[in-house]
Amino acid sequence: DTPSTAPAPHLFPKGFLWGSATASYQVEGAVKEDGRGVSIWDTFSHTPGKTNNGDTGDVANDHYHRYKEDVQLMKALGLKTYRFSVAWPRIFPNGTGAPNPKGIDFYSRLVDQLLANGIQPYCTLFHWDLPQALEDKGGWQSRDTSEAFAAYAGYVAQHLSDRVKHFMTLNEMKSFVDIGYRDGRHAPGLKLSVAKVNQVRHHAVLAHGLGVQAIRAHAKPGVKVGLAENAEACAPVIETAEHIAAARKATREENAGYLTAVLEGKYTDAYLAHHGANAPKFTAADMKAIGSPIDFVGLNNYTTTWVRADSAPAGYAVVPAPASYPHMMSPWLRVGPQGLYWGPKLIAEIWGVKEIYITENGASSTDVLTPDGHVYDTDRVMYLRNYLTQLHRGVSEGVPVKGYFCWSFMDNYEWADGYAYRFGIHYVDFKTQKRTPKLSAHFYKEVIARNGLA
Ligand code: PNW
Repeated sequence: DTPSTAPAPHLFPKGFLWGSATASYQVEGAVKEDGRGVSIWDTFSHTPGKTNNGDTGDVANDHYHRYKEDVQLMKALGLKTYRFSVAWPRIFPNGTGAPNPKGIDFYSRLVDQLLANGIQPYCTLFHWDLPQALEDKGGWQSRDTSEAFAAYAGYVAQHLSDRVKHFMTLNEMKSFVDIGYRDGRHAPGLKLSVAKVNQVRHHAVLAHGLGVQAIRAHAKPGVKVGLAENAEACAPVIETAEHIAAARKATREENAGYLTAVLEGKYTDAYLAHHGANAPKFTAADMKAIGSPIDFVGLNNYTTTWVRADSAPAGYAVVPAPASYPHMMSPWLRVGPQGLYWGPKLIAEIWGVKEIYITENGASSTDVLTPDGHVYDTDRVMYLRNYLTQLHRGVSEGVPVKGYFCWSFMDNYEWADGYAYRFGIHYVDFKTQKRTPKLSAHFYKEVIARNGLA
């Protein structure tokens, strides 16, 4: 028996949901099959010069044909849950209009396969593959896209909610709005003015809100609805009262255009004042929809926003990273495990959120397959162990995180970075489609089996 003086093992609460995640365009391939329409990522990735090495998701992991084998790999890992996304252009090839029955059929079969293997499906409705037909009519610059999203979300909920009990509306509004419509580095590759980007952002949060309402209207009772946002995880530079207070303020203001708007049903005064004449145009009814009650908050977390107390009116300042700050293979992926403690903790405290999932957390690594078939991704294992230690710290203090999804279940199409940036805990040889568990998969399997890090 363990002596009572021994440190408590890093166990998680019974029933903690250990999962892993992917997204449709990043893994499915089969882009022309069974009536799938064109998405903005097909267009963007086929435009010369837009992606690393010209890589596209045409084949990706061929998951569309290999989902049964992939579910067996999930089972071998001991996954309790799997987060996937539905490709809107498979369901409504033109974004609106007549549904394509073969589209929903694929996800229905995937869900059956997961459930038959004891894995709970968590379904994201929009992970960036917008139907090109909608982009041609203005995409997220048009309010019609928010309405079209709601109709699509309601349709999917109606057809899957007999078996899927958790739906997320949009994945990382912040990423697809800022990178796709402001920076132009992701589809649709636009560099819009501040005012136009703010309107796109408003249409994204509005789509979320209308989507929540549509899912509730069409789903079976008892279904839970949330979102998966990469909220800034603001952490105090030092854990003192003044810096912690600053991190709390920063959590609200740094997320004002997205999570704060969703959880408060309003834009903060500081957000509106900051944007002045460029602020989004909206109605009271919009804000009511945006603030529709949700059942859980999903947080995609990779990095930490370090915050200090400051005498400026905002009361805080974001501290820029020194040039020497460590990062994983992706330069933006600066290592900051404390985000997994402070992010959910402050969000739960500020808004009284009762159910949080870490819907993504993971790392890119230069992963090399040895001749005898191993990938010793010790850097990813170190990363995951450190982040999970901070997550455990919060959960053991009562922060209501109910589950964790490692990004990603397998190497996949890393958007504009193509196939060179690997985030998987399974290595994928993209010539043969062979999947190999990395050291990190063996590590994660142990975590799941023990329900913790001990
Ligand atoms: C997320 N950033 O993207 C996405 O949800 C995934 O599809 C993606 O593969 C994964 O994280 C890894 O990149 C992000 O610049 C893209 O902070 C950019 C950032 C964060 C997340």
